[in-house]
Amino acid sequence: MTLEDRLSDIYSSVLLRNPGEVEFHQAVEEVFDSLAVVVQREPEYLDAGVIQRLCEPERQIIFRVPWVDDSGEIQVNRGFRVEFSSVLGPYKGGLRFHPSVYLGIVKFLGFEQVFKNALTGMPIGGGKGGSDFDPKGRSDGEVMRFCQSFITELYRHLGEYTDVPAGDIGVGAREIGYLFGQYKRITNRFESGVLTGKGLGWGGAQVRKEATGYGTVIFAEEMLRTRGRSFDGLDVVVSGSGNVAIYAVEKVQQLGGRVLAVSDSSGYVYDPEGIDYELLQQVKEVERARICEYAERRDSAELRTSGSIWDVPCQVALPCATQNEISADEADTLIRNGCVVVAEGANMPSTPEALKAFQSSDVLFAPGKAANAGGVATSALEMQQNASRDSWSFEHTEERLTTIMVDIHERCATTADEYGQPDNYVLGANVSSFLQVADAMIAQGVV
Ligand code: NDP
Ligand code: 2IT
Repeated sequence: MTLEDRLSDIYSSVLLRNPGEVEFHQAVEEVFDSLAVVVQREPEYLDAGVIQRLCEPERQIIFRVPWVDDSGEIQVNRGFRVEFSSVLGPYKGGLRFHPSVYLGIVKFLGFEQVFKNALTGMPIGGGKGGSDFDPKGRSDGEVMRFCQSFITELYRHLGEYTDVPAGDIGVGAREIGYLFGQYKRITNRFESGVLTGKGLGWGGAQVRKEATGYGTVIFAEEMLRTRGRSFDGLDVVVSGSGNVAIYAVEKVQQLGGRVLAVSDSSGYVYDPEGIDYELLQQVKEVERARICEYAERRDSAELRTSGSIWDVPCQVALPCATQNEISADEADTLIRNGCVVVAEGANMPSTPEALKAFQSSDVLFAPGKAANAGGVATSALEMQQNASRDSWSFEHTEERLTTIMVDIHERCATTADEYGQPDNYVLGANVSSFLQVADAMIAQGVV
């Protein structure tokens, strides 16, 4: 059997063993596309069975989450935690609360997290979790009761040395607070390092809230630098308007760029004068309102509920909403309009067809597992501060984040060069993280 046949056999068995989990298949296929060159050079990775093992989570937990809503009715949701790999450290990765969550989404996110976390250079394994609970329109009391029920089941699988969740879509500081409070109550332990994204007054880290958005922009700035450019004077489009998007907008503006559009699931706002970061934060983070509120309060802004945010011409595109939000057509539009850099703030926002379009154009493209790793890296910095009962200043933490992002960029670019595919950040990210994870697995034996 040729090496390619052996890889494609493993992929076929992933499809068979995980029927219907299309997002998981997509994430695995993207990594496998990069691994062909690795097994050509070093077929012993196939012999050691690391690739099959990496595609099978170490543990998958699925549980009932019953809770009582404000009208006294009993609601039942489904909770998930997929503990993918602990080869580099405790399982680490966020929790997503969104009605679209099912096992296939959690597994794609957990699989990518393993490689992303390796890229950070921090001692963290990979995992992901969440629920099909929809926080939209729910009161604080409902969200609290849901979180309490969720963690009352999940707590037994967590611990600062075991599994350390954080936020993702639908899970921010409010939810982390409720989860932590109930974890502490059940265990009778103030175990700071069991969750990250905590409030600043009780064990949280400076810059964690900003880290994913900031990190994505720092990564994109490094990409621009390879072309002798910077954000200064560039037009930028950022999709989404949640945690990642808001702080990406802030950082772009700090670096002299102008963000022309942001979105949520109801449409996008076009603001030719540049998105007002403070108004965006007030509307979306403080008031939890819809994006149309932003357009209503700002004369220069216009709400668009048809067409695509990617129709807006820009030099830098930062997809920061959700998976598969850029289709092949949208990628073609971006390319035609002169886009130079695409850096994924979200996880897997480009469809496979969009990815191919970017890669066969002059666009520099960075996958989420590299570009958005600043969030989880700063979570690891939070764990570090918790372990030493210390807390660092904003400036010091941001400096650490910047160094980490510059290092990830360098690592991806160097690996892509070494494998004869300069500028291929997808290959650079996949290969460099795979080698680190695979070598650690071999060193630790068949477990
Ligand atoms: P938030 O919940 O804060 O914001 C999500 C944003 O994306 C909202 O504007 C939301 O709009 C939009 N969105 C979500 N799902 C959909 C959908 N199915 N269709 C259209 N729009 C959608 O989440 P985050 O900002 O934390 O996460 C955004 C992305 O970044 C995700 O892919 C996440 O996995 C990734 N990420 C997050 C990290 C973090 O630290 N938080 C770290 C690394 C990556 P609406 O409100 O209308 O639903
Ligand atoms: O996708 C991600 O990297 C996150 N949601 C953040 C995970 C974390 O543990 O901070």
